[in-house]
Amino acid sequence: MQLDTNSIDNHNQSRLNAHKNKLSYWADEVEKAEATIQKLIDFQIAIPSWALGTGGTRFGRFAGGGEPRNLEEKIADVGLLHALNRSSGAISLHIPWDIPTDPKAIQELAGQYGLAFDAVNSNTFQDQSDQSLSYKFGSLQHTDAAVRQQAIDHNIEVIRHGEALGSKALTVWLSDGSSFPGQLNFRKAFQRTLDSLGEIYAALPSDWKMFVEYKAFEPNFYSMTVGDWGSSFLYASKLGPKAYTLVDLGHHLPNANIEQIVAILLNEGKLGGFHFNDSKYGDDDLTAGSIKPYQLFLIFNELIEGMDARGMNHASSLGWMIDASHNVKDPLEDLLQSVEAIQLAYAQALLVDRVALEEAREANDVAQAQEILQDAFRTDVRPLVAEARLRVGGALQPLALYRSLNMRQQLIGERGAKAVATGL
Ligand code: PSV
Ligand code: MN
Ligand code: MN
Repeated sequence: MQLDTNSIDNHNQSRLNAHKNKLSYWADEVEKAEATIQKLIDFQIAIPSWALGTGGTRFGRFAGGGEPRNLEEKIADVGLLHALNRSSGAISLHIPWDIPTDPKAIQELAGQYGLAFDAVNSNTFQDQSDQSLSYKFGSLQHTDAAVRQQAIDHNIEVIRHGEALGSKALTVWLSDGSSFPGQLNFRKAFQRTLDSLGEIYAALPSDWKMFVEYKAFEPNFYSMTVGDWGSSFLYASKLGPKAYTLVDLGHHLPNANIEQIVAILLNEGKLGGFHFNDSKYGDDDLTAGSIKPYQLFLIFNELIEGMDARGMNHASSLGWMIDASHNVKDPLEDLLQSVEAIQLAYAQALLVDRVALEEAREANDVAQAQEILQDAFRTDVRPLVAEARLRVGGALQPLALYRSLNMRQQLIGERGAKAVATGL
C-alpha cells in the first residue's frame, strides 16, 4: 500500500500553526536547533522484518489482521513507516523467515520505497522442516561437528542472500548454551563456537561486518555461550577487525549499566550496533523508551560522547536497529513509537552541554554534572523531531496520520483479517 503525498500534506497543513508555535521555543537557540534537526534527518533506524506481525509469547499469539504475508508485503509495511516518518529507511531480514526468491525484484521494490537492507540475521535457534540435523543441543557450539557444519553453512547462505540485496552485515545470535549444571563443558563450547564463527567470518565479503549479539538468558537458563558483552567482545576480538559486539537492550541481567558497557565497547572500537527495545524484566521486547526512557537517553549520551571523540559519523558508523515486537498493539503503531522514542533520546543527548559536563566532572561537582544531564533529558525536543520529519516530507504526527487514514483497516482489506506474518 502506497501513501499518497496529498494525505501527508493535508495532515501537515492542518497542524502547521500549532507546530510552529511549539517550535518558536527554539527561536533563541536557532543554531543548536538547526544542528539537531540536521542530525535527526540523517539518522535512520532499521526496522526488523519480524516485528511487522504481532509478536507471539510462549502462551499464545493474537494476530491483529492485515499482517504482511510475504517479503514483498513486509517491505511495503516498512515503506509505509518510512513514508510517514522518513526515518525508517532500512529493513533487517531474518533468514529463513524472509528468503528472497528473486533478489533483484526485491531490491527494486525496496528501492521504490527508498529502503536499504540493513544487517541480515541467521537463525540456528529453531529447527526448520527441511533441515537434517537438530539444534536442540546448540548449533555452533554443538558436540557433533556435522551439526556445527550445518549451522556454519546456513550462516554463509545468509551472507549470500544479504550480498544479493546489498546488505553489509551479518548478525549472529545464538541460543546455544545449557540449561543445567554439568550439561556443558564451557571451555569446549567457547572454543567450538569461536572456531565455527571463524569459518563464517572467513566467508564475509571484505566490506562486511559481523555482529556478535549476546544474551544472558533464554532459551537456555543455566548458561549462554555468548552470554554477555565480555564474551561477545572476546569472540569479536579474536575473530578480527570485521567482527563487532551487538547490544540488544533486553539481553542483560537486571539493572546492568548498559550505558557503561556501550562506552567501553565504543572506546575499544568494538561496538557494532544495537537492537533497540525496552524491558522491565527480561528480553521483553517492549517498545523502545516505554519503560526506561532515561536509560535510553544515557545510552545516547555515551554514544555521542564516544562517537565524537573517535570522529565517527553518527548516522553511518553503527548499526541502528529495532528488535521489539508486540502482541497487544498494532505492530506498525508500535514501531512508529519506537522510532520516535529513539529519535527523542538521540536529540536530547545532542543537547547535552559537553564542555560544562566535563568541567563539572573534572571538578567533582556531582550535583552539577547530574543537573546538566537532567536538563537535557527534561527538554521537550518533540518539536525538533517533528520539524526534521516535516523538512523531508514526513508527517508531523505519523501515528495520528496512520490512524486517521485507517491504515490497519486498509491492510486488512487488502490482505485479510487472518493474514499472519512469519516469525516467532
Ligand atoms: C534473540 O532474543 C533476539 O534478540 C535475536 O536478535 C534474534 O535474532 C531475535 O531476537 C529473534 O526474534
Ligand atoms: Mn536482538
Ligand atoms: Mn532478544
